[in-house]
Parts: sequence; structure tokens; C-alpha cells
Amino acid sequence: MDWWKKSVVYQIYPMSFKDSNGDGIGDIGGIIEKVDYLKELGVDVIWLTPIYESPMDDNGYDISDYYKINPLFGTMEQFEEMLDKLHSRGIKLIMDLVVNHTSDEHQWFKEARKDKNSKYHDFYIWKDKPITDQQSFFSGSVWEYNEETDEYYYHLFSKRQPDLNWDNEEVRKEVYRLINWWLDKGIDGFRMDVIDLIGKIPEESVMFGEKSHIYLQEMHKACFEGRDVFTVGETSFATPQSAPLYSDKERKELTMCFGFEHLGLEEIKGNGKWDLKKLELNELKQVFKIWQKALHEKGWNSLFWSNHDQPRIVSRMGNDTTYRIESGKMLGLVLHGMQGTPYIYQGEEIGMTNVKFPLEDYKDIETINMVKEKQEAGWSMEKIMAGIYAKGRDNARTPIQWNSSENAGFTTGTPWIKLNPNYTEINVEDTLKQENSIFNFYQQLIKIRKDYEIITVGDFELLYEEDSNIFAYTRKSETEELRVVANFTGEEIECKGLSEIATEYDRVLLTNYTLNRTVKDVLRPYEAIMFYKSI
Ligand code: TEU
Ligand code: CA
Repeated sequence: MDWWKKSVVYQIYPMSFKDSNGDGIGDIGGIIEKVDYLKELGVDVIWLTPIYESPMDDNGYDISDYYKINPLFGTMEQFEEMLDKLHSRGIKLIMDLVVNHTSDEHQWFKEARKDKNSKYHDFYIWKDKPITDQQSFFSGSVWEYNEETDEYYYHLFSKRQPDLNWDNEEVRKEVYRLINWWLDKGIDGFRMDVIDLIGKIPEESVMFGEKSHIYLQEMHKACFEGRDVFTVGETSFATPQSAPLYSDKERKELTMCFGFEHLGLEEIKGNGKWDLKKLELNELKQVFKIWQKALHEKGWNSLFWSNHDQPRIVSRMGNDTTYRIESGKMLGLVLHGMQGTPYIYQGEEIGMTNVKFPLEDYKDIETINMVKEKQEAGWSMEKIMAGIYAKGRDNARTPIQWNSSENAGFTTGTPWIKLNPNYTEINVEDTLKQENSIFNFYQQLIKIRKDYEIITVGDFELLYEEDSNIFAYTRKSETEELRVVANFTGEEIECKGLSEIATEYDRVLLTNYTLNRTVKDVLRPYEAIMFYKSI
């Protein structure tokens, strides 16, 4: 069995994880301090978001030197110490590969923008004028004027993140060289930032092109063939049809990819992430059903609710007040019971919540640019702030709440971004003292994945399809059966047949209420139960 099929990945966004030198920014030293915490949780792999040299215009997703560690995070020696310590605890490390674009401070771009005849000019995408009216993800045109050469360069993200020209073989060779350099240092793979965009066709404003598969197969041959590593593509445009193409082992592209369809249901189609719509549970259930079936025995899925770009899941789809613990566990159980490799985002394991800052306290370039764009579009500040509170990326970037002391034990300095003031009630130290914490529940979810084959190999059938309160499904194999039943609401609801089901199964593997409940045909608020039987 491929090791990554039973693994659980923990994502660290280092600048918000733990500061070890008092400058208010999380760093590698802080991660080294917390390796035993990660071991206690039981995770198998760490996905570390970028720590390479960067001007931090997009918090490190704008790389100026792929071979150097950003001094803000530490030194190469500290990186090697961290890698050794993780490996000594049996934990693997995957790094974040950001090669759809570089920083505008990368040497390649500095040369390219100075001289049309530079060998690096064709590393990027240049036109004499803005040939399309395409908008970037971070507001404004994708075409930015460059005075030195009197032409425009293409950027899908900020204007300080010029897109690389993947049609240029020299670019691809340089990327494969840096990948191999890091793999030779002993890392265990990569998460690949917006990797489906490397096949873009700027002339047609096409962001995802079939070339992505060709380049990924070429990359696999040049870098991953014969190595026991795993790669996960951030493929924002992946569909249930294309995801198997990325993760089908025969095609030798990626190990798995992130699909985002389940996290795009609270927006009005085509209006972007900020124009809010209420989540319909039955839409969410259908998306999971389609993805589970599309990848079953045809590829491999990733399972995630949160990351550094997404709001905190307990606030987004659970209840971050009265039922924070119950709903945090329910969301974990529903996700981890499915087929795929689960990803836990830092803080999710203690039920960290969204935040509401005054506008001036937000740091994320996407948010800052959006305010200007939406004001110009005539949005009220109330609607803008509602969008930021619900979907802003800084919701996921407030510092990890380690304890209830000043700055939650994250830093002895001034944090680069304000903490969520609820750290006095929600923090690791207090959570570890609680019997029935979300942390303890996630420990059990991670352990169950190791102990019960059914979670890795079972098929998926959705139950209660029309019931807009219940998310329930079965997983079946020749020898075992699992049934997950969850109440996605904060009310006690009827669940027809539940008491009968309880007699059909050998036992309850996990539930977020006391185990010895008298099973009736009702589910308590956010109640979730995982039934198990061997056949
Ligand atoms: O995110 C790509 C991406 O799809 C984002 O535009 C995402 O849709 C948006 O942030 C949701 O609000 C990756 C990284 O995860 C993100 O942090 C970077 O800002 C972006 O690429 C550019 O590198
Ligand atoms: Ca620091």
C-alpha cells in the first residue's frame, strides 16, 4: 500500500505558527520547538508553505531565490535541523513549489525587464499592449506596463508576481533543476502552487490548458521517477473528470491534487468569492459524492476543509460559539471518513475560529486589493466587511494560540498580525488538558485511518440524499463496512432508522457525544457517529 494512502498531512503556515526569536514572525526555530506536539497529534507529513527568499508581497508566494531560506524564517542550517528532527520522529516533509510565477525581485525577472535581448526575457510573458481585459486574482488587469522595455508583462496574481513562460524549455529545465536540488536534500515531495495554470494561454485568457499534463509528465520523468516522494497539485480548476488524469499512477503526473469545488458553493457563480451565498448542504453532499466516485480506484483524492487561503471551517460550516467543540469534531469525522489523504490546517485541531478585525488590521494583499476594487464597483463598506469576515484569508493567518498568556505564547515580540482575541479560551495548552477536545478527537481520527483498512479502500455511497440536515454515507469493502451519520445543524433533528442501524453494526468507532448514548431516531446538535462492522 502506498504510504501516503494512510497518511495524514498537517499544513504549517510558518509565519503564523510559532516565533522563536521574538521578532513577531513565526519561523523554523518555532517549528523545531513544536515537532513533538505534531508527533503527539499523530500526523505523518508536514506541508510547509514557502520559506524561500522573498520580498513577502504575498507572504512568500513570491519567490526571489529558490535556493535560499528567507532570513525572516531562519537559516539553511535550521532548515536541515528541522528536517532531521521531523525524520527522526517518523514525520515526512513536503515543501511548497511555487513555479507558476516568481517574485519581480527574482534575478531572472530583473534581467528580463531591463533588456528585451536578455536570455531571461523569454522566461516571462510579454506583449506590446494589454491584448485582453483579463483580471488578475488580486484585482486589476493581468497586464502590467514595464517602462524599461516599453511593453507589458502578464501576472495572474499580484503585479509583483510575474508569470513564468512554461512554453520556454529553459524555464522548465531551471524548474526541474531546483526541484531535484531540494529532493536531493532529502525532502519527501512538494505541494505545487496553482500548478494547473502552467498550461495557460494568455492570448485567450485561458488559465488552464491541456499542456499542464504534458509539462507535469515531463517534470515527473525529470524529477520524481524512481523516488519515493509524493506530490499534491493545487489545481484550482480541477474537475471530477480531470482530477483522475492528474492522479492516475499510469500517467505519472502527480500523486494527488486539491479540488476546490466543495469550497466554492457559498458564492454566486461567476461573481467571485466575496459575493456571499448561503451554503446548501445537499449541494455540498453531491460534490463530495461526485468526487469520491470519480476518483475511486481511478486516482487518489485529497480531503481538506481549510488551508492558509480559506476561512476557518468551524466558523464557516460549523458553529464557533455554542457548539464549537461538537461541530469541529463533526466536520473532522465527516471529512476523515472518506477516501483520500486528509490535510489538517494548523489550528484546525484545536478549533480555531474566524476573526473580525477593523479594516486597518488586515494584512493580506488579496483583501487589501479587493477593498479598493469593490469600493470602485460601488459596494458598501458593510458588504465589503461581510465578505472579508466570511472569506478573507487572514482568518486562517492569525497566530496559533499556544496558551492563554500574552500573545498566546506565539511570540515575545509584537505579532506581525493581531491574534484572535479568543486565545484566552481557545489554545493548545488548555485543549491538551481536556478529555473531549477536538485535538483528542483528531488523534483518534488519525489512528482509525491506520487501524481500519475500510477507510482507505472502501467505496462511497451517499445516504439521506434529500435530507438538508444530514450528511451520511457508507464505505464498503468485501470484509468491512463503515457508516457515518452527521447532523450538520445546531438543532436536534429526526434521523429515521438510526436506532435500527445501531443494532446492525458491531460498534460505534467514534462519536462526538458520549459513546453510551441510547440510540434513538434523533441526532443531537452537530452529532456525528461512525458505525463499524466487519462482514
Ligand atoms: O492560491 C491560488 C489560488 O487559487 C488563490 O487565488 C485562491 O483561490 C485565493 O487565494 C482564495 O482566496 C495559491 C496560494 O495558495 C496562495 O496563497 C497564493 O496567494 C497564490 O497561489 C499565488 O501564489
Ligand atoms: Ca521569528
